[in-house]
Amino acid sequence: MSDTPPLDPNRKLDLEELLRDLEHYRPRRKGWTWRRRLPLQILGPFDYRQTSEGLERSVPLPAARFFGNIDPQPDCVITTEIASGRFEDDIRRMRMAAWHGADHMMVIRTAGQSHFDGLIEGTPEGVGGVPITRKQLRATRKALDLIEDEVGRPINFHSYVSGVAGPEMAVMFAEEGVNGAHQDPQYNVLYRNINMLRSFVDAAEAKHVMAAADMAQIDGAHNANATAREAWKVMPELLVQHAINCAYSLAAGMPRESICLSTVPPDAPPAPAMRLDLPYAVALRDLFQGFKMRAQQNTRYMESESREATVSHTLNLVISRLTSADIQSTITPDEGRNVPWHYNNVAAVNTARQALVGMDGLQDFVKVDRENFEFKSKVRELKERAVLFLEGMLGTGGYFAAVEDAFFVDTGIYPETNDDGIVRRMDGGVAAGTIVPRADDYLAPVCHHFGDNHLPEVETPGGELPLGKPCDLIGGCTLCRPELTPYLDELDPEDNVVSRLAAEAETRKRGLLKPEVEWFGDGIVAVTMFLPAPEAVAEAAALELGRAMNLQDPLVTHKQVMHPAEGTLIELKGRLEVAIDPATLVIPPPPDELSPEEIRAFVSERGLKAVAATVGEDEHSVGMREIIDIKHGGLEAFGIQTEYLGTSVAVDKVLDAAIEHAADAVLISTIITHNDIHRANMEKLSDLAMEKGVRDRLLLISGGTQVTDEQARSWGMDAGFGRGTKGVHVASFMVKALREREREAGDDFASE
Ligand code: Z98
Repeated sequence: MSDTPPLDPNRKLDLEELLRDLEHYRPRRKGWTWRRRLPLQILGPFDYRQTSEGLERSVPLPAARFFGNIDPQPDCVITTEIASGRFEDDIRRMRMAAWHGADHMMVIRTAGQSHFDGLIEGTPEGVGGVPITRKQLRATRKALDLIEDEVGRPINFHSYVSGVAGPEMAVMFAEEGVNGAHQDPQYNVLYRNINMLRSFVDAAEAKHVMAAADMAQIDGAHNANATAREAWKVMPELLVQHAINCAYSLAAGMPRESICLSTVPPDAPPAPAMRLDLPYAVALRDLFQGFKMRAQQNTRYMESESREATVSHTLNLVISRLTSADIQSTITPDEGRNVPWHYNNVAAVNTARQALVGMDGLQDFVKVDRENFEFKSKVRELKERAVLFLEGMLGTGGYFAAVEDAFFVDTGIYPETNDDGIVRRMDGGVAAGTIVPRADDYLAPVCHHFGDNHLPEVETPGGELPLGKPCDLIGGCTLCRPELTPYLDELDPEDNVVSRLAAEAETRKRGLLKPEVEWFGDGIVAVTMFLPAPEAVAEAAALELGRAMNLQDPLVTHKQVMHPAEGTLIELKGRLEVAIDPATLVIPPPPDELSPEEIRAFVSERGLKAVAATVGEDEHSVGMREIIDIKHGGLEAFGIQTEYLGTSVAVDKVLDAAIEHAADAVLISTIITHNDIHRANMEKLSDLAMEKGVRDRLLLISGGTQVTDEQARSWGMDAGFGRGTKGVHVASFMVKALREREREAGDDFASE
C-alpha cells in the first residue's frame, strides 16, 4: 500500500515523505478499535485489574522510574482533542500524545466549517481547528498508521460529522478510514442553527454510512452542559438528549455498541460536585445499558488555571472509576484561555493515565452505596424528571415543536422552566426549505445510504442477478471501490501545507531551534512570574517585563490574586524571535549515574563504608547531611554505612577514623574557600593518606559548593562534587571506582 519507511523514534516525522504519493494512500483498516482489556496483568511488583495491553514505545509517568519504568495502560480508550489549526502540527502533537497513552485523536474543525454546504479541498490553515479536507484526513490517517506502528497500538482517528455537509463528511470519513465521529443532529439544531428538519434527514444518512464503516459515534449532549448557565440543572435534559440520539441512531441502523454517550460530570468545585454528579452518572448508566460511555472532561467552569482544571478533571476520573468509562476524554487543562498547546494535550492525557491507573481496581474496595436513601432518591428523581421532560415534549407535539417551544438548555431544572431555552423554528435556520421528496428515479451516489433508493427493476449487466446495491448500476461506488475516490491536491496556491513548509525550510534544514507551543517554530514562550502588586498593576507590569525580555506581542494568559495587596501570579505568553543552532551548543555529557538497584546490589554483596565530616574550621553541615541521610535519598538509602564525624574536624582525625572503621571512602566537605583553605585541606588529606600507606585502600572524595571535579582531582582527591550533587551521584562514583580498583587488583594478581 505504501512504501513510506517506518518512523524512527529518534527522528522527527518527515512531512515531505508523508505527503509523497498521498493520492494513492489508502487507510489500512476502517472502523473503531477498543483496547484489549486484561482482567489481570502483572507489571513490575504489582498486579492490575483494569488495564489493557501495553505499548511497545512510550514515555511512562514520571514516577515510573521508582517502579522499574512500568507503564500500565488503563482499560479504556484515552482521547486527546487537538486544535492547532494546521494539520502538519496536529500530527506531531498526536505522535507526542500517543507516546503518553492517547489512542483516540480527536481533531477539532476550523470555525465556520459547519456552515459550508459541501466539502473543501487542500490544506488551508484554520481558526480554532483545522479545515477538514480529504488531503488533511488522508495525511493524518497515514501519519497515524505510522504512529500506531511506532507505539504498538491501534489509534482511532476522529472528527465531526455535523453541519450542512454532514452526509458528505460521513462518506468522506468512511472512504478515508476515519474511525469515529461526533454525530448528533441536535448539535446542528441548537448550537449551529442549522434547520432542524434538514439536520435530522442528514443525520439518518450520515449515521447509516458511519455504521457501514463500523465507526464509533459520539453524541453531543456535553454541549448542553457546556452551554447551560447552571449546569447542575441541565441533568434531566442531558438524559433526554442522549435518549433522542440513541433512539434515532438505532433506527438509522447503527449498532448499539457503536453508540457512545458523551457524558460529563456536570459540576465543578466549589460546588459539592461529587455529591451532585455521582447520582447523575449512575442514573445515566442505569438508563443506557449496552451503550458505550464516553466520559467527557468538564470544561464548563474551566477558565485559565491549569491546576483547578486538573483537580476537576481528576474528580471526573474518580466518577469514571466508580461507575464506568469506555472512552475517557481529556481536553487540555487550559481550555478556558484557548491556548491548547502541545504539552497541555500531553498533560491532560497524563492526568487521565495517572488517575485511572492509580484507581485501578478501586471498585473492589470502594463501592457506591446504591442503597443509601438520599442517593437512591436522587437517582430516581433524575430519571423521573427526564421522563417528565419526554412526556412534556410529546404533549407539546414532539421534538420539533418542543424545540420551537424553547424546551432545550433552559435554566430551570425540568419540570421547572424559566422560558429561556434556545428557540429554533422548523422553517428557520441555515439550509431551511431544502428537504425535497426523492424523485421516482432517485439513485443514491454511494452504497450504504439510508432510506428509499429507487433502484430500477433491472438485472445486472451480466444479466443473471437482480441489482443488489445502487452502485452496481454505475460500476461501483467509492465505498466499494476506493480507487474511484477523487483526489484533489490543493485549491489555494498560497494557503497550503507546501507553502507553509517552504517558509520554514531553512529552519528545518539547518535544524535551528525555536521554542514553540503550537506550530513548528512559532517562537512562543510562556513565562510565569509573581509580582508583589495588585492584579491590575501586576498585569500591566508583566506586559512591560515581557517587552523587556524581548517578547513580541506579550499577552497575559492567566492571572491569579495571591493576596489583594501582597501580590499576583501572572502567566504571560509572547514570541521570542531567536533561533539557536544546535551545532554551536556545548552539551555536557549525560550524568554518569547508576540505577539505585545496581548500587544497592553492589553494596549488599560487598558492603561499603564511608566516614564523613566537614573539615577545618567549617561548620556547614547541611550539604554533607544531604549527601548522607536516608531522608534526602543519600548514601544511607543505598545501604552504605556512614560514620558522620561532625563539623570542623581536623583532617588527620578524619583519616584516623577512616582507618579505625576500615572504611572504603572518606568524604570531606568544605564550603569555606577563602585563602584556598579547601585546597589545603584536600592536599593535606591526600598527603596524609599516602604517608600512612592507606591511599590505595581509600577513596578520597571532597564536596562543597565551590568544588569542581577537575580541581579536586588535581589536589589529590579521587573525585570532587559541586553544587547540585545528590547522594546517587556520589554513590555511583563510589561503586564504579571500587569496581575499577578491584578489577585492576584482579588483573595485577593474575599477571603475577
Ligand atoms: C468534545 N470538547 O468533543 P463544528 N458535533 C458535536 C460536537 O460536540 C462538536 C461538533 C459537532 C468537544 C469538542 N465539540 C467540541 C456533537 C464539537 C463540532 O460545528 O465543526 O464545531 O462541530 O467533547
